[in-house]
Amino acid sequence: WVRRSDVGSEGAHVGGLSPSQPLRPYPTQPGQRSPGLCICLSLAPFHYLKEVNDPAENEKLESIETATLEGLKEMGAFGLQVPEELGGIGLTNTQYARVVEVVGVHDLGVGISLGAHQSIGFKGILLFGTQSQKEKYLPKLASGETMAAFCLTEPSSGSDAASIKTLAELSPCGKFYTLNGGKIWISNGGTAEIFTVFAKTPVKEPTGEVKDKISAFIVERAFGGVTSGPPEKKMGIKCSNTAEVHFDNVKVPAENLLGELGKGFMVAVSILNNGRFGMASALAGTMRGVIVKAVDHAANRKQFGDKISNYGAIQEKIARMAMLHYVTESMAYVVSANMDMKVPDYKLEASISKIFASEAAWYVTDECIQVLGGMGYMKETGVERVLRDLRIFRIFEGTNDILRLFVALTGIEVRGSLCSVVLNPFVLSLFCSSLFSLCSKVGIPTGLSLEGIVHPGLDNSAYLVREFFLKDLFLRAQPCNQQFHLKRVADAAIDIYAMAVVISRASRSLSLGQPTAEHEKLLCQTWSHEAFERVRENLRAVKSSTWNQSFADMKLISNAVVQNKGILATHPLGF
Ligand code: MYA
Repeated sequence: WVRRSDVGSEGAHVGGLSPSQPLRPYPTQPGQRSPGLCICLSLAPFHYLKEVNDPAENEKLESIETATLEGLKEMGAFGLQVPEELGGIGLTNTQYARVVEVVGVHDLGVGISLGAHQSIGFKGILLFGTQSQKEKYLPKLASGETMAAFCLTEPSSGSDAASIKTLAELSPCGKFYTLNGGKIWISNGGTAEIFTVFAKTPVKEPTGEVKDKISAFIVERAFGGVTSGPPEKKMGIKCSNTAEVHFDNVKVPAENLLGELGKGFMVAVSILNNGRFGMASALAGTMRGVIVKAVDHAANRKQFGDKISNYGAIQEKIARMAMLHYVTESMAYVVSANMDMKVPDYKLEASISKIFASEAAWYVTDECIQVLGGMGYMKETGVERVLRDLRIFRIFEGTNDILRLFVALTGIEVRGSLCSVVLNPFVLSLFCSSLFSLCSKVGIPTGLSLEGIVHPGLDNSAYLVREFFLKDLFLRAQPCNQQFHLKRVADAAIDIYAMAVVISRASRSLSLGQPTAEHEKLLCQTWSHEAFERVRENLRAVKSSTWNQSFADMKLISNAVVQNKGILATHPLGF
């Protein structure tokens, strides 16, 4: 069971868990509506983006057309989650997810400009800002009069976010910090006026020792000393601005410290955790859009005397695309709902949803191109742009490789740095208990009975997900201490979580008798069977001596290739 204290007060009526209460079902959204919300949840953004925004033109211009930008500002799209009293439209996370999903159908470049602004650019002010910081900055940010950017990454600090070198030193008078350093690959870096900047600050420990710790600051371009480089030339999301940002003796007023001095690392990861579900909903939208194109082609294209949609090779692709979309969409809305219910800790689910969505969208779009054949490769079809736009999603906001380690290590509650971890023999059992908690949050119990919780039509799928708990597969696995193992543990966790989420959603659909319930049941069952096999294989790999030999061999192969600065094997022609 999820502990009572894990669920905020709002959670009580929607499914705070205790043995005497029903488990939380897949979330259904409450009906409270504000005027701004009505705009956002209506079809207005959908029609607007379809009719006014031209993604191909934006890409060619390498910026967003003015008419699109102005319309988005009018619609309130720059302050979706800013409270109404501060000029925004005060959407919940779920409502925000829905708007972002619509943007994801149409133009990921526009989505990134909006996302870099509000999902991470000024999210810190919303989450950690003082009342006066909020009042000073949010109204103009919400209206789109000023743009925001999130400045963490540096030339020598990417995944290892804690290693940043930018420095902020407090003046002797205590009135301002002097900020020096350089940030790279900053989304909106060239267009923003307001920056959330992470810098090392000397902090006096209770022992009297002075240590450099990360702090967060709100920095205005207008402070002086802030410069940005030219827009980077990128593979995709070309209409979104990406640039270096340099801080040269910038005088930042002491009151612009964001959060506590020395606690900036937690500010940074909290902002990232808080924004990650947006990627899942945006990419669910993207998948929805490309699936329409694939299906349209498959249903009309005739080869060998029949529509290609009647051939098994294409049917498998379309079915898999639909399943991946179903899982991603289910994850996005369950994470956003949990956040709305004020579940205090959602970092694991947020990371899982980012990993899953970015890989699913890549796969689905690649398969869409395959279904379209030669047409898919042509620019005019508009899918190759989507594939290029998508590639970055597996890299930014935490690479999927780093997030997999984060999922595995957080799941097993190991303390310490990712690179120095030594896991104890009980790690997998601890991990198992974390999964208990995750699955409970989507209404899948980890106890012995599923009766009355999962729809009887999904007993088989529910049985599969429970297998991992009841048979203690984790408990029987060997201790592991390598990234080879952790990656597989993370993949198993992602699959188990995905199974729990779709069982929960399909169960709700069946219980409500929704018109698509039987189709959802098929999606859920087919997904769960495949996921079950993958989990079994990943857990087997962790403890299998054959696999462990392969891991050791891969290490040797990689070392040899790296040492040789390229391929080592002799060319077949003897070169
Ligand atoms: S912005 C740049 C993104 N950069 C990253 O994401 C950096 C990735 N690196 C990390 O996250 C961390 O450095 C890692 C920490 C995880 C590697 N939540 O010893 P540690 C705690 C809560 O493991 P390290 C961009 O790309 C941890 O428990 N807590 O640290 C923008 C520990 O606590 P304690 C966390 O070995 C792109 C402590 O911190 C988390 O250094 C534009 C230290 O941990 C966490 N996540 O490695 C996108 N992590 O001491 C636009 C760590 O108590 C947005 N901790 O044990 C678009 C959005 C979509 C919009 C829509 C589109 C259409």
